Amino acid sequence: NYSTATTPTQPSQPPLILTQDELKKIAAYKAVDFVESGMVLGLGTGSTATFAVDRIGELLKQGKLKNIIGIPTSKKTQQQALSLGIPLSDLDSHPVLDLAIDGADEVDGSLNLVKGRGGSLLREKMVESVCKQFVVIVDESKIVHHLGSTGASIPIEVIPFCWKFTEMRLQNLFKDLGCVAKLRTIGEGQNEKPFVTDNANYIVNLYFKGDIGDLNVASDAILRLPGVVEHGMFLNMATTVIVAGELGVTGDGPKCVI
Ligand code: ABF
Repeated sequence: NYSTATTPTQPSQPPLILTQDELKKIAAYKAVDFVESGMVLGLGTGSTATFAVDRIGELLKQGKLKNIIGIPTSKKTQQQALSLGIPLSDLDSHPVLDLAIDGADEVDGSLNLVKGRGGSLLREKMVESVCKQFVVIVDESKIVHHLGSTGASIPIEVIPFCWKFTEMRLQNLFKDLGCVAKLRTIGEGQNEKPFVTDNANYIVNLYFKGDIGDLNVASDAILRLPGVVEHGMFLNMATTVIVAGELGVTGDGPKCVI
């Protein structure tokens, strides 16, 4: 399933190394190949998804795509899509989407994802849970054996009311695993303040020391806590993952094998 994403190595020439941005763009453009005229499309958020949204705008302008309706997953993507002239709507008017394209922070071998380090997990999950196809675009740095095992965060969107209490309860849920829960903030020193999502909520990051165990058990436990709005584990949602890496791009199958 490898395509010609990397430059073939000539015996006398060193291989061309692609930058991470170039890899993201390759994955994004490949995902846009899945888009057909007339589709209702979930438009993702983040530096990889940005390339896909730009490409959709470009194809619309060129007349190569027609009658697309975009459902943005964040205010930022909404602005980007508007600036590109992509017609937009929402889930109230379009409760089922043909396709969504979005990035991810981590992808495991079963195509489970961690998302939300960009802060848009709630709208992303609302949109991407009602897509017939959910195409995830990543460079190879996002591939992991187990979600959360790299020490990077699993983001949880919580309501601001008594967020410390919710933070403590989240940490306690996983205390046997040595989990640390920490409010996401922006700014430093006196200017430090909570990061606020598009939905006027806060984010608590969970840091695990290793494997977090059964993902569905962890998901259920988190969602049972009052004060939690949603978490950044996207389990069993991706239908295709396009991975751009040194060996090329995978993702031609309905569920690509990473
Ligand atoms: C969104 O963008 C998020 O869910 C995820 O946190 C992030 C990935 O960003 P990037 O493509 O910039 O690495 O899809």
